[in-house]
Amino acid sequence: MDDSIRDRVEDLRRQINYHDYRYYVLDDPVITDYEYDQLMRELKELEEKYPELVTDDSPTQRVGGRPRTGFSTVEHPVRMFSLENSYSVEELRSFDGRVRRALGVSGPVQYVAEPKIDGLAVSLRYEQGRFVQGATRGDGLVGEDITANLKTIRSIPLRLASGSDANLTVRGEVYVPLEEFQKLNAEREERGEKPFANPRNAAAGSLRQLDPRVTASRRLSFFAYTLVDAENLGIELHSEALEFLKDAGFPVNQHTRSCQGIDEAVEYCTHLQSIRNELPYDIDGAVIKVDSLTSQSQLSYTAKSPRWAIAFKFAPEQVKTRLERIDVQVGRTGVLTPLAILEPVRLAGSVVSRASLHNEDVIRQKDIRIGDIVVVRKAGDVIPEVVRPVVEERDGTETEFSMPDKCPACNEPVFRSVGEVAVRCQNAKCPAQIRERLIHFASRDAMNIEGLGPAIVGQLLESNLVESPADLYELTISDVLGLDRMREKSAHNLIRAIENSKTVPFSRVVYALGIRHVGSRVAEILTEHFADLDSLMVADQGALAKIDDIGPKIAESVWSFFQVESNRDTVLRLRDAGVNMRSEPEEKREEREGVANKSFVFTGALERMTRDEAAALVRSLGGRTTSSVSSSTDYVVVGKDPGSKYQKAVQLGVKILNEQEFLDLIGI
Ligand code: 3BA
Repeated sequence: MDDSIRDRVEDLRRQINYHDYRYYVLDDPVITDYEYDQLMRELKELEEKYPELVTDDSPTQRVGGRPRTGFSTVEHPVRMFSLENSYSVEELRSFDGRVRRALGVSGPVQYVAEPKIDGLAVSLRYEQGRFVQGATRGDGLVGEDITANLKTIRSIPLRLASGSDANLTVRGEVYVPLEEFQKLNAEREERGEKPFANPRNAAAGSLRQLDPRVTASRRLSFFAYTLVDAENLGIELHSEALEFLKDAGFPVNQHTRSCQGIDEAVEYCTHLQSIRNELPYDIDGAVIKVDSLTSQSQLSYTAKSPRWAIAFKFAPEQVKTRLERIDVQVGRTGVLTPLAILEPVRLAGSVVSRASLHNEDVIRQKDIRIGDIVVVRKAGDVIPEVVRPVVEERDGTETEFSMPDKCPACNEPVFRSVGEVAVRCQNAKCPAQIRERLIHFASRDAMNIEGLGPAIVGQLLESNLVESPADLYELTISDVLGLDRMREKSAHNLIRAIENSKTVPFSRVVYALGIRHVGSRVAEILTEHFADLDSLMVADQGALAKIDDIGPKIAESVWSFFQVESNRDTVLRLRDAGVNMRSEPEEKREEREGVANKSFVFTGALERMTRDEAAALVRSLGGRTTSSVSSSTDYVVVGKDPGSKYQKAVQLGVKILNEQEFLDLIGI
């Protein structure tokens, strides 16, 4: 092969890397997207023609690779510590006191203050200037190899800038920009999946994808903040290390500041909080670090974290906005829920324009009126909450809310039972209920019909193609092709997804029916006791209430569900359509070795899933989960910052698993 081809390939890579840097790191591209695509196309063509020229770090390798079976583990040669948290200025000052005492200085200490990005910490290894391996933090000593996923992140250089052939370990935060976070959540909701609670979870979820193409489809980004063993490069200050990283082509957060003494650091935190809402990514605080690397090593580490750094965490965010009106939504069981429609404001990483008001009594107790300025906060969940009205800002035009006496969806009268807060529409044919029931039926934890989200359900209803969930199984490709913007491929996928849903476990089918008080867990209990639809359908209240964990309320609800003829009709049609109406035989459940009939307790934050998800996994494999540790507990799964359950487990000698060991046990 001609050397000029080799040179051209190298030249193209250099150019593309440079333009990636301009675009993704500096946010200042110097060529058009079209010109960029031309470079990429030429490189791809040459690599296809001369496969021997393909290298791992070629820009063409950012996307791709096959799905893999799991992640292998990577040992961190230098431990990744955690950050100590502080929540007040006093705590920052006592940190400074400790630092000065330990260093024996009386004057101000030189600090570096950085935004604390709400993302996921990763470690990147470069050998001879090339990105060779990337890992999650894991437990700080051992992480997971997510190199392929990290290669899809455009702001992570595949080669160090200016032809450096250094061996480096660089650490920093992978994050999801807010715009992407909102897009991602909108898509998830449309698919009936649970939205990510925050950008951090979105980053974690995106990085733990086994298929790097999925990661590539999420526009993740990166900020570098640690150069491991910087001393060995003759660097003396953390601020110098950040400059070095910038020069090497890494994005370093532009709001990073040097602070002379703790007063300036405190000022920085206040300032950062004030610009928090203008940033295109979510931050949850600031990190204050001693600048001098010599001082850092003098201060050293506690068991968990460096004594030379501290995180200042912002208080959970609350904002004020106007309550424009109160809409009333009808849920799948007919309950009317008032929903606050707010003037859109930014809050904890997203734009909020709606908030739940729970019910009429809550509105009355809090004295919330239409037109009020209200305080809104995020209560851990995705759905924000109205905390209180700002009474001082009333001008007398605010009006009180009262529940309508007719259903806003079907105009039938609504009822409030004595002793109950909920107001309910009892019209089984209410279009809002029909719609919500279908959305629930198709949702991920129920029948898991991908592609059947609220928008498609809405269209199916409008075209009179479905009413009962059973109608879904009679849909044909040509029915579906008649919908708005439905292409051939999506139509086929949807019909296939509906077909595939016939084999979900019986417990999910029971959950999907949307019987009041029957969530996933209750559905599991029911299907453990009633092996098939017939026996569940004829179970009387007494038989139901005898089951452990099934109270009279649930028993009544299940029984009365099957008394309604249209419900019986739907269920029988589902069965005739081939939907699974039988529990797994017990032997098979027991075969799921390791987990079946074992009891689990979770403590601390898990990285790869929430504790609820982990608990659901355990139960789906026939295991049990409890909230407290006792001598009959089989396993305690310990995540980050575990609580007292961890000590209890040690005391009682209960087997302790870290997250990876847990995943291994359940075969993930
Ligand atoms: N700086 C997170 N740890 C950070 C190096 C130390 C550190 C962080 C940081 C320990 C951020 C803990 C995980 C870890 C690298 C260990 C930051 C941020 N500095 N700016 C002091 O923006 N989230 N996290 N990462 N080593």
